[in-house]
Amino acid sequence: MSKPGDYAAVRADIAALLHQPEYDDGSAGPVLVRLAWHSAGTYDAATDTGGSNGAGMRYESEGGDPANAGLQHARVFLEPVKSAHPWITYADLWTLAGVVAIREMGGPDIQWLPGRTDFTDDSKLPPRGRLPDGAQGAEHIRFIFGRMGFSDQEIVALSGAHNLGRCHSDRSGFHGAWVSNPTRMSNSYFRLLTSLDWTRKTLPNGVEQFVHHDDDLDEDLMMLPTDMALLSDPHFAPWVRTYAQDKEKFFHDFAAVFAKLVELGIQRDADGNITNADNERGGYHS
Ligand code: ZEM
Repeated sequence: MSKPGDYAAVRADIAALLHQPEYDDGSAGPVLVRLAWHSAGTYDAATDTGGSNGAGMRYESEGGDPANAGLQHARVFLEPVKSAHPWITYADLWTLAGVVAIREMGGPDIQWLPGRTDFTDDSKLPPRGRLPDGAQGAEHIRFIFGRMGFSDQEIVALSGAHNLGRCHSDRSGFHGAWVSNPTRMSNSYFRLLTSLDWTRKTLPNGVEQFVHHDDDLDEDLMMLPTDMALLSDPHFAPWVRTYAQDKEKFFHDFAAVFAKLVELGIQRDADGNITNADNERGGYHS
């Protein structure tokens, strides 16, 4: 067991578990990034509820949400890290794992601060239905991310995470990866979105997505309807083009917005200590 507060030891153990030859494209990284994002993406600024504090996915009402299908794999990957460092909260571990995975997959350094607590019961969990639905369009995306407090530019930058990982028919119903090297962070997602031809395809399960076929690739590349909406919306599209042309700017903006994502709903004092988390009561509000 490491010394409480030894986050470097936790980071090293997360980095060491990313290589998973039997799983997906050989890395636990993408699903860990999605775990961090879904833990935080329930935030509602108007009521100051949801967000990464609490680690609500340990409870059925959030963990069993169909929007979170598959994220149990991420939580299972992290269980040995929690056992080796029992002092870290799940809420900190899940967000830190996303940050470490992004860096290890070649992405930017993202500022991360500890201090989240784990709820001790399910009374403070956000309702289901706060996460985005890939079958929808620009208006939906703006509504969902606007609720968290993100601008159009931040929404596009965050969406660049789809450079990582893949869709699974048995989780979301969508199928395939956005890029051909989905365990390496880059701006390929934006470059492919703007440069390839994408055709609508209805999968055997009735789900509609967009695909690009290339004889040289093992499988078709894919885009969700929400990904395509970034390209057709007049306020999102310029940022898609900017990030397609400028990887450094994408990395810079992505690092800032991902750091903001995992801080949603968390208030800190000047020393970085969280002032609105209370483990005993398992709530936010003081
Ligand atoms: Zn995703 N995402 N996402 N996303 N996402 C999937 C997979 C991944 C949307 C969405 O519907 C889906 C953000 C935004 C949005 C990742 C990160 C981030 C999948 C496939 C779907 C359907 C799930 C499956 O079948 O396993 C929608 C509609 C979004 C907004 C409009 C943001 C923001 C992210 C992080 C910053 C990642 C890394 C994956 C890949 C997961 C994996 O298991 O490989």
